[in-house]
Amino acid sequence: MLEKVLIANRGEIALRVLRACKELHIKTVAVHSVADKDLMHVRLSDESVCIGPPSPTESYLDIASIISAMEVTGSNAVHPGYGFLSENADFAEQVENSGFTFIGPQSETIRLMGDKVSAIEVMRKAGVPTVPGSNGPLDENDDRTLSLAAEIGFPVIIKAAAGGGGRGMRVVHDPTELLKAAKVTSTEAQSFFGSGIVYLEKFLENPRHVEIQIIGDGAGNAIYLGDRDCSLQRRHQKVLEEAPAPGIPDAVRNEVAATCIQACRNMNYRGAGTLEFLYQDERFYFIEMNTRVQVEHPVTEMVTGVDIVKEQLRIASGKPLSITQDQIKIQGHAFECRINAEDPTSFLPSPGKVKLYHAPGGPGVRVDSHLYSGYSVPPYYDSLIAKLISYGNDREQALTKMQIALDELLIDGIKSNIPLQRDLVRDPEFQKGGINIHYLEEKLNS
Ligand code: MV4
Repeated sequence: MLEKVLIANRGEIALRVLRACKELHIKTVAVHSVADKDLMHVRLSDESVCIGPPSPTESYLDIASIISAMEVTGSNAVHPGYGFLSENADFAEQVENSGFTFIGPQSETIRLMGDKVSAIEVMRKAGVPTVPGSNGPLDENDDRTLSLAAEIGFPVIIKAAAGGGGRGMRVVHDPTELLKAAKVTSTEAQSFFGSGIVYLEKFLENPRHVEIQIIGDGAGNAIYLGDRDCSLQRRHQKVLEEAPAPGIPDAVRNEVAATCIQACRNMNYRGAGTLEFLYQDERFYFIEMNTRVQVEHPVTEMVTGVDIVKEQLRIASGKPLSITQDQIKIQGHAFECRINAEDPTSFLPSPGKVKLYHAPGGPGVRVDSHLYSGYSVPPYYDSLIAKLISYGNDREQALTKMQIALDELLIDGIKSNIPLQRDLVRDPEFQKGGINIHYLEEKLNS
């Protein structure tokens, strides 16, 4: 097993990784910015190193500082968490070239999946269903672009190959707007991402966001840990997730899962990964792949009993997966409410000192949070301060437990979205299951 892991992240995920390392008797190194010296995981780690000023670009995104910290502390491996450097292929490559282990896929895999055009091509060739589209970059041939869109049918969407997560896209409803939209998206993409490559897809109007969790051992074996529904989102920020995605016929789910496993085997995928799909009219359409552990991984852990972060550490240690596909059974239902330090009406970040923190509990309640009474939420980073997770034998039971847990949760001193979450878990449409990606924004606007 790895001996010493450096945790290149902060907040709840740094604490989550630290706990997994401790369970596996791996020593831990926390790196933190000046603003983060009081983080819970910094206190609990074996060693800590301050890597720079509060600004993320000068600390958690500074590749040289993090690799130096690995050298100084004699770390063997780095866990990048999510966000920051987690999907930066250059970072993974430099870590490996320095003789350390990157806890995640090979840098070439990260690069391949970071380019949405190549990601879609890899998946399509493995039999994963994709959105009808250009199946490659748009080129200078405007007539070809126009006839392609006409064939697919409007509306279509232009996306940047280097984009993802909602950045660099444009919906086109009319052929007269197509070429201009493609050019503007390309110019923007060139300045945002350094690549002007764009592609085209049929625009799906009312899809759900359903994603499939996989883990690969890097030697051609991969397992499938079921799916999650992440449709409840605002401005591409997920708010409340659940597993499994409700109302999906088993035949449809199993068929797409088999293609995902095949794709991961084909590329010798190593580590945890998520294939993102749009789901509409009982069909799955692959849109992109995330090559990291995700914020919402706990709901999958609850319904599978698999500790995804521990599996990541095992695989990075060169060990095989601890479970085989036939040992995995999706049991029960789980929800996750993301608790953010933000104004409940304006959604603006609301940093400051937490005067009082009280976490809920009881059977089937899990809280992933770095909060404690007296902790000050700094203004420089993501506003996620806690993830409240509930598990029940069925969806209704898990939802009831979440209602109770949200009523027990106390965070005093700063504003949070707890009122919104309390409202959502009592929303009749949400309770029915299967709302689409537009539901929350429509609800908030009405
Ligand atoms: C789409 C789409 C409809 N049709 N692609 C937004 C984020 C990025 N991951 C992909 N996104 C979308 N791609 C086609 N062909 C609608 C969205 C989309 C969306 C997707 C998932 C979750 C929330 C969303 C909110 C708005 C748009």
